[in-house]
Amino acid sequence: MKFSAILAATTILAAPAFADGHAMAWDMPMAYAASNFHSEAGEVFAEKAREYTDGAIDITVHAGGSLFGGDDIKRAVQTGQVPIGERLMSAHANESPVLAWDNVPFVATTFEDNERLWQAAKPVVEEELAGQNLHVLYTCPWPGQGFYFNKAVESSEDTQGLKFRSYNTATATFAEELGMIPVQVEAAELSQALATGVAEAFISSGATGYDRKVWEHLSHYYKVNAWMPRNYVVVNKQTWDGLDPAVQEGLQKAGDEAAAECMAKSEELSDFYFDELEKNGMTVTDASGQFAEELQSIGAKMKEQWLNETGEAGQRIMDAYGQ
Ligand code: PCA
Repeated sequence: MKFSAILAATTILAAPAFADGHAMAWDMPMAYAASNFHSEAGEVFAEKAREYTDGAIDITVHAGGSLFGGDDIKRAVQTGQVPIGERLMSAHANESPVLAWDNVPFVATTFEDNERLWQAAKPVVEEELAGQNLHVLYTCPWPGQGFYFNKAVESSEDTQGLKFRSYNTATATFAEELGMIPVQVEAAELSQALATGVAEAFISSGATGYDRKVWEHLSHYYKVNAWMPRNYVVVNKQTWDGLDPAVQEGLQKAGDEAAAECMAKSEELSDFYFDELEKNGMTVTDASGQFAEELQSIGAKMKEQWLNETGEAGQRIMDAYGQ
């Protein structure tokens, strides 16, 4: 307590004078576990932001949905309740289908392709979010998405009627196509949803299964690698536009560096998570046979649906990506 108070005081003293002579203290809500690499990158970003803005912006990270629940973070930033926050943006694809660019099945399933797809989507996404009063500072992908079950699954015959935890419309659609019943639950509430039987299956990376110790409830993970959704760190656009250009530059530099570290970590940890799931008793395999074929054909259908929903904007992204 005392030590951090001294640290904070030092940071403020080291800061040059700003409008009112003080550093700006920013609370930054994040949705996922404090120990998760996204949240750790958020801390790295906050530290770099202090450094590169000469102490002008002093960010406090609130991980695990502790300040705002995941689903409330975007609105909190849009409305200026907080100046900055992190969110899985595809969770809002129901309002803006273009935000599901990173949930189109089997289109970009390596970190390299995901980055290329992001570069293709970036102008469209930035424009969409600017229209919602949000400035995109940086983004970072989760590892590939696969299915968690409490039994072996060989085809959609085995998935009929299962209660499925979804995190956005794409995951809900996938579940419905497999005859499951989706219910949207934040990662922070996932363990509880599994423990109480609200959900008995879900799609996610190895990371979230590990963070939430889902081996306590589930037995099988099928890697599938359907897509790699991204978390975004966004700033309230009015707040952003009001910043000194040198401060904007410092924040952007901090964001770019944190994003690179975050993405490298995501890739580096992908297999670690699978190993941990296995060590804790889960069967971790690729989907095969009929199940794999069904997933591919559902994926193709979802891609077509997304292109229909997004029209010219979606096509522009896929054209720029070369698909
Ligand atoms: N974990 C997050 C989103 C994607 C992922 O890998 C979740 O399950 O909520």
